[in-house]
Parts: sequence; C-alpha cells; structure tokens
Amino acid sequence: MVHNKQQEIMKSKELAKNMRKNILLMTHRAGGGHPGGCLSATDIIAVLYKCFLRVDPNNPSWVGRDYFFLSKGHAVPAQYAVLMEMGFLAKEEIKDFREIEGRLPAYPSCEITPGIDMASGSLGQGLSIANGTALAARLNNSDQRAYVMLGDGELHEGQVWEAMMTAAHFKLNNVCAIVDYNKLQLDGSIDEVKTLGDLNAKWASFGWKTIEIDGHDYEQIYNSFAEAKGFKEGPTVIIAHTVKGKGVSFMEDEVGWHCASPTDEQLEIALKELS
Ligand SMILES: Cc1ncc(C[n+]2csc(CCOP(=O)(O)OP(=O)(O)O)c2C)c(N)n1
Repeated sequence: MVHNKQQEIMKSKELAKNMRKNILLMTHRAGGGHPGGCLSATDIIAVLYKCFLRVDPNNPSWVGRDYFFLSKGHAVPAQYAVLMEMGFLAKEEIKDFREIEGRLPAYPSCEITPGIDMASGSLGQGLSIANGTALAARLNNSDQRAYVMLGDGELHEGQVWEAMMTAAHFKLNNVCAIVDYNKLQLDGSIDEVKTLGDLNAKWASFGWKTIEIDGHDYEQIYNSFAEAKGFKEGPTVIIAHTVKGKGVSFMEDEVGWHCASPTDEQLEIALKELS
C-alpha cells in the first residue's frame, strides 16, 4: 500500500467518528453490549483497517489476506462498525446486533460474519491463534501478517503468557499484538483485580519488541504499526494507553460502562457529543 500519511490519518479519524456513533446505535438498540471497551479500541482499529490491514471487502476469505483477531471479543461492535465502514457489512445491519436473525451475533463468529476470522468471547485465546496463522504464513512463504488485540484484563488469562513465549520462541515477526490498556476490567480497575505491574518490562522480558503509545493519538498509532511492520527480528507488541468509553464524556473511565447500553436520552447526548 502506498500511503500519504496525513491523508490516511484524516480518513481514519472520520472512520472512527462513524464507528463510535454506530457502536452506540448498536448497543442502544440491542439493549446490551460492551460500549466502554469498544470505544477505547476504536481509534486503533480504525487506523489498522484504514492504513495497514491487507484485506478485501469483496473477497473476505481471500487466502492472501492479513488477519485481525479481536481476542477481547466482547468489544465486537467496534469490529462490526469498522467492517461497515470498509464495506464488508451494510450499515443497515446495525439493527441486527444481538438478533438471532442476521449476521451480527453478540460475540464474534467466523462462520456467520464476513471479515471475522476468529470466534472469541472466551478471553485469552487470540494470541495463540495469531501465532498459528503466522506460522502457517511462514510455511507458505507468504508475507501475511497477524494482528491481535488483547484487553488488559484479558492479560489475567494464563494462556496469553504461554502464547507470548511461543511467538518469541519462533521469532514470529509477522505477529503484532496490541494491548488496549484502558486500566479497567469487568467490575473494577486492573490494579484492584490483579495488578499487571510493569507491563512493558514483562513483554520485553518474554522476548518481544515493545512500543508504548497513547492509543488515541493518531500519529503515534500510525507510527507504531509502521514500526512493527518494519521490525524483522521477532514479534512486536503495541501497548496502547487508552481510556475506556473514550469520546463520550459520561462513559469515560467509568467501569459501569463495561457492559451496559445507553438509554434514549444518553444516546442523544452521546451522539451530539460525537458530532
Ligand atoms: C475466559 C473468560 N473469563 C472471564 C470472562 C468474563 N469477562 C468478560 S469481559 C471481562 C473483562 C475483560 O477486561 P478487558 O480485557 O480489560 O476488557 P476491556 O476493558 O478492554 O473491555 C471479563 C472478565 C470471559 N469473557 N472469558
């Protein structure tokens, strides 16, 4: 892909704005979902899809595609929202979120939704799957890349740390993990539930290249993906400091918005703020 960085960033910002609105519309209509963790991840996902992920909306199963695994699967409205912006899904499908009919189940399904490559919702598995696809790409002499987004609370799962060792052992330079480090879990802060300590030092000691960024700063997001792509010696993790509920004043940093849906009145206020 040839990039004009500033133009790409501007387009990504526009895309993220639409994503945020659609995340709120989906969770409002369904009366459920996880808006907080969607909104913290939105800017990163927008830049990834708009500027780096090699995918084809007209051929979602294209064998040469890059992979994006949303390991924190409860945030799937953020992925549906970007898939709508990219043309994998129609915008009218917003009404189908969490409905039995339609293609937008409450948790990601690779059997139902075009553009989704992993069933998730049970936390902890995405990095292992990214490793597997990255190894397969290597065996096929393909330059495909595997991106995986993990929640900070998700890092409480032991499987993630096994997979971290695996990626480093095989020097999987085509794996890029992103930690959505919003400092909140399901019902409390990360530090209350189980502290992660010096996260950067931990990933580094497991053999990963680490890049720490502000996950809402577009220059930093863009540069981190570019740097990860250029790093050839092993896997890279982008530790992205984010704000849960980012973009909607009354949702920001509020653990209660982990799993909740806005009322009619809250939706109206939120949509105004986002405009
Ligand atoms: C294996 C597993 N254990 C517990 C849960 C319940 N659960 C759903 S979301 C969540 C909190 C995850 O926190 P984090 O990864 O930080 O997500 P974010 O704050 O980014 O939404 C938990 C514990 C789950 N989905 N899977």
